[in-house]
Amino acid sequence: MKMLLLALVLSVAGICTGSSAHAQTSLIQNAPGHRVLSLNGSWNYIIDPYENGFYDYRREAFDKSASGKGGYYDNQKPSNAQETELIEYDFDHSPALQIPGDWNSQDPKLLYYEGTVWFKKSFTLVPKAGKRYFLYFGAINYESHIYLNGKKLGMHKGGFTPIQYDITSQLSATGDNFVVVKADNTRHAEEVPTINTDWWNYGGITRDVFVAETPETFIVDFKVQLAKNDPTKLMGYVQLDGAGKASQTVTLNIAEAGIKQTLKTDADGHAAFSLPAKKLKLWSPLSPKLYAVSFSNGTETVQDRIGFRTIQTQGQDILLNGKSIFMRGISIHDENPLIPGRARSEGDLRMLLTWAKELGCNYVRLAHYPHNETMLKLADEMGLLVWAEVPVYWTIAWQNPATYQNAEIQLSDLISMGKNRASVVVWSVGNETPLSDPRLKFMTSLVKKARALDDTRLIAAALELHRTPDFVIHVDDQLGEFLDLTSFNEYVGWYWGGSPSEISKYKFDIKYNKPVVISEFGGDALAGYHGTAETRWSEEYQESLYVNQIKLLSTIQGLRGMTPWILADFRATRRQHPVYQNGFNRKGLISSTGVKKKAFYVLQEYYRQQAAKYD
Ligand code: GCB
Repeated sequence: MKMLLLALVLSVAGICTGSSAHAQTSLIQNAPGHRVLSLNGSWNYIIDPYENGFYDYRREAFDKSASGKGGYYDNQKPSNAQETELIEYDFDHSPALQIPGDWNSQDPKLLYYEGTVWFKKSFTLVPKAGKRYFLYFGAINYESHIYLNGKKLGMHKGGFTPIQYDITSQLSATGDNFVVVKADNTRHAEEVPTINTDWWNYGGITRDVFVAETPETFIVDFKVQLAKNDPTKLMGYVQLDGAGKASQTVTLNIAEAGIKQTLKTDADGHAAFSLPAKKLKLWSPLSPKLYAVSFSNGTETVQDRIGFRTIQTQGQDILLNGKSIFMRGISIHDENPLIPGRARSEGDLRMLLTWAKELGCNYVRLAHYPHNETMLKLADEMGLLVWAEVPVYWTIAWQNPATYQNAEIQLSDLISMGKNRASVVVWSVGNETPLSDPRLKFMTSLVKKARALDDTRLIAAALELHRTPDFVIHVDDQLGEFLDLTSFNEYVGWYWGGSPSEISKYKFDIKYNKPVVISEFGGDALAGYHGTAETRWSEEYQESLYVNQIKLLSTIQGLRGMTPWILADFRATRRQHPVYQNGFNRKGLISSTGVKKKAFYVLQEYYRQQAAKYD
């Protein structure tokens, strides 16, 4: 009730918190399962660097004016045949982009663009009595203002998490509707991520858009997973939303495992459960068993395919279903290098994970921000463990409470999206964040939040390290005390420490008695460029770097995994060498044309040996 009141106050005041998803119903679990109408496809767009469609000439926002009118979201048309009105935009005569899809890779004018672009899509949907409708966006980068039929639904910040609005009362009775989105990918110091990153700032509506249809009272959320470290107990909850949510009967059914349980919701529409689960076949990369799980409340049945496993650490071991594992990983950006641009389809995502499997991986690091929900489902299906991360990267505004709030919301949304995925075993709260007291406070608060939301998975971050002139690499970042894994990015042989042959001079001094899972190492190579093992940018240099890094890392007693940087070359604005980089970070083991470099085979062979030892 308190939440509802707060939401009401915020929306009446026209204020939005970091993620508007939290100003309304919680995110719909497995939302695509409710899809009734896809809004993917062609959307008209208007490039608006001066934000002409948002502010009047005195820089007052149209949507804050008394009438709320005047912005491009009105989608205004001439009201008479003579066209007497002055209207300085026209969506229907503007060009179109394919959604999902970033704008940078679709219009050459927009490759480097950072600013506002407006999108419009018309659709037909006649609302049915007794149903509710939710407009759902998989992701919009970065700040979005969303309008339906000329009325504002809300504002959302964060480029990688879902956005949803209950639009039941805003749909037109005739079925003719239009949605307008103002997407703005301008970078700001106090946002998450901040101004400086090493990936392309792709803008726009980058993931699926659809309308979900539900009954008036519906199953908004659920969780079904094994209890912490206990393969004999299933735990979770179901959450209803809507006027009739109290004292309802909901049935959980996992037919294949012989589990059928009747649950009764409390006054808030919530029902938690804890059940014996002795006969479950456990999920693992070698045997990625998924069960059909359903919840029914009489008016609807929601389904998902869910795997069950335990994950824990014990000294320097990582135990999956009680058995020690080695995490043979690779880091991945949410980018299809062949476009090159943000991955757009399930096919794009499947290609990336198929490459990882070919490399011999049982694990992927989905860097540096939440990836598509479909990616997590594919990892479940294909048998890949996942490290999932939030874009708390490099120099965040540690002392700004709004920045922290924003980071925490993105973390919560990520955990909400991934909590039923057996593949996800690590929540990472950030990457290479420079040491300071405010940073430690910020990061440990995120760790605490992650544990409060999900105590069944491991919590990690890519830690800081430092070196001394005696060739010792020290890992004693205080944040490490609060984490389950010791993970760090280590670039000897590329950014420091000389050439690959000098890597062997180094030793590690690691403070924590925890499993070590190296979050990054690597070096650039331009595919097809050859030289000696000392020739920068050559495949031979990268190959030698991998050979020597693997030797060095193998000296770490607690080494239990790694995710070298990175599966494929990716666009990065910081990478400006006109011959070797050309706007790409070339640390990929696979080039931007899909060619495997020599180092690919070095890692593949190492992973073959590790699999023989551990699997
Ligand atoms: C890092 C960052 C990663 C960069 C990489 C590099 O430590 O975590 O985002 O792309 O180094 O290539 O420098």
